[in-house]
Amino acid sequence: MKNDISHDLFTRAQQLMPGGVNSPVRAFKSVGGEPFFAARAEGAYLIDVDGNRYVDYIGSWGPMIAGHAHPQVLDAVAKVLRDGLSFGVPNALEVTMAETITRLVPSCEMVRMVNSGTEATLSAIRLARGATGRNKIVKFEGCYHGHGDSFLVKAGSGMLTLGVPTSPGVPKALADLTLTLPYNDFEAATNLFDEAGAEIAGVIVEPIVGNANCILPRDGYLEHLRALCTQHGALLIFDEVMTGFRVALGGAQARYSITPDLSTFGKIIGGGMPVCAYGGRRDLMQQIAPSGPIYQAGTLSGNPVAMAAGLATLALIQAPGFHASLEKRTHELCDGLEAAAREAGVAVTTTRSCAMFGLYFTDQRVETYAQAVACDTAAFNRFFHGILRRGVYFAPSAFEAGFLSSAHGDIEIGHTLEAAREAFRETRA
Ligand code: HOZ
Repeated sequence: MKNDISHDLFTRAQQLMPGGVNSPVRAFKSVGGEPFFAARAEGAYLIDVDGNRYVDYIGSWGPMIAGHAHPQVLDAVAKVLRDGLSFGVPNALEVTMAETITRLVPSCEMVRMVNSGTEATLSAIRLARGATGRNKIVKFEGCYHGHGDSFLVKAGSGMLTLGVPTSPGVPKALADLTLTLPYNDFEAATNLFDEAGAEIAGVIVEPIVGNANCILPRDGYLEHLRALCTQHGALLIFDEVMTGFRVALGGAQARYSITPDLSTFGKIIGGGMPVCAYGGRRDLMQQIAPSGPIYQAGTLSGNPVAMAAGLATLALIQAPGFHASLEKRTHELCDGLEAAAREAGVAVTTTRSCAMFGLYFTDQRVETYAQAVACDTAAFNRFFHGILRRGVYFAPSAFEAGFLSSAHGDIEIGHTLEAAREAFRETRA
């Protein structure tokens, strides 16, 4: 596998950008080696600047549920492009987007578009604080809600990958307002609310934790959080930036039949453009400026190009059977990976929810953050490089979820499992 051009680019990039990348999770810091540079992408594939082709299980970290460079998404963008990139005044596509999100996710009676997941989650907790008049926020170990100060406490994703789950630069006074809980621990949540319930503005949670690999909620756990919030007058915030429109058309809240007070979305609703949103109960959202006093704004929010890409993607995923067929594929992939690992004598378990999955190097069923971090990351790293050499790209970290798209067909799954058999054998050796 040639990597001359990627290597040259990375050498230059490291002189100019921290770690040579514009987001830490792209660097191969924990797995070792150097990242490849993308030239283009199509369907289920990434093609790098040296001409190598990879079956891609990241999908730009989530947006590409319909595959890369889907013709309908590209056409929708091309159609609006010539009319201008951003207006700074309202446009019709924003209204269609708000209608689409509120129709697909009934807990969102009103919605506000923003440009990144970080903006969405920061805005949601500001609203929770403003609406309740309380200051404390509860988050979960290993959950990642973007890089806002309040969230960089025991965080997942790149923070966990780099081994710095609490970031320097976050003022202690602010970090003290973030209370953390172990995900899936019923008693810990009850105890915290017993002690501090009257001070808690909101609980923010990834209903399926996609930033400590992929941890599913135990039966009744999300209901338990809903009940505690209701009982103590705190708001329940589902961060569905990853799970929204992916684990079901209506997201994790539809899959588990929970009604959060507020939700955050991203990735799929932008189809690859920088688009996110937060939304929820009308009485809460009406407290956002200019209808209410809680301030939040954005120059490029709702721009027509981003809305067009997102709306085209949302149209594709509403095709009958779209999620059912993705779910079937994910089972084929995960069952196949477990079988291949077993054959090679490597301990691996998977978790899955529709088009999202986790791969853990352990023989245990992983349901907690503590179990996730106890997995064999050295074995993961060997497997990562083994399968990458065979043209399959998993996230370069043992703590990131994998994503499938509708472009992952028999050929791609077949190739992945063939490559996995060989890579698992090498992993053990
Ligand atoms: N939530 C994504 C990783 N788990 C974000 C991607 C990034 O940080 O670049």
